[in-house]
Amino acid sequence: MDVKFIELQSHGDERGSLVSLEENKNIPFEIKRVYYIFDTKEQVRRGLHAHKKLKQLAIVLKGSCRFLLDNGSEKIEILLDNPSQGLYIESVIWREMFDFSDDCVLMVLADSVYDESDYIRGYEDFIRIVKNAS
Ligand code: T46
Repeated sequence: MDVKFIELQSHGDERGSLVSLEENKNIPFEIKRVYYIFDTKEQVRRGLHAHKKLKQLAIVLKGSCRFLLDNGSEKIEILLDNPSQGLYIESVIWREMFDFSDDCVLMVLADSVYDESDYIRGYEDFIRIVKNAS
């Protein structure tokens, strides 16, 4: 599965903690876009798509949520609850986000600007694209 945790060094002292994000250093791509998801409602499931090319790094700044990640042959579930950890998600991975805590703030760094034509919105289309690539 083309996903991995990236440990983000936290500079902590008696005042608190600080994490710095730098493109092509601790973030493995040029950062073209940042967005964040917050104020999520109970029982919601977001995502439910894959991307043709987009690579992203997801960091929970506050609270927690879970990701279901699926590469067409394997599914894994990951809990994100640590702002010093980034979840790197390559392209052509189906993702669903759920179990958001009330206070969850999920920030995502992306290697490209928003482009609806990069989304694979249907699961069957996703499976077809994975099979054609292999
Ligand atoms: C992803 C997961 C982790 C924009 O206008 N610009 C943006 O950059 C984004 C990401 C979204 N939007 C608009 C499009 C929709 O009208 O915001 C609305 C909600 O987006 P969406 O339903 O795609 O959100 P999620 O939470 O299902 O998925 C998002 C990202 O879209 C996606 O790339 O991997 O978070």
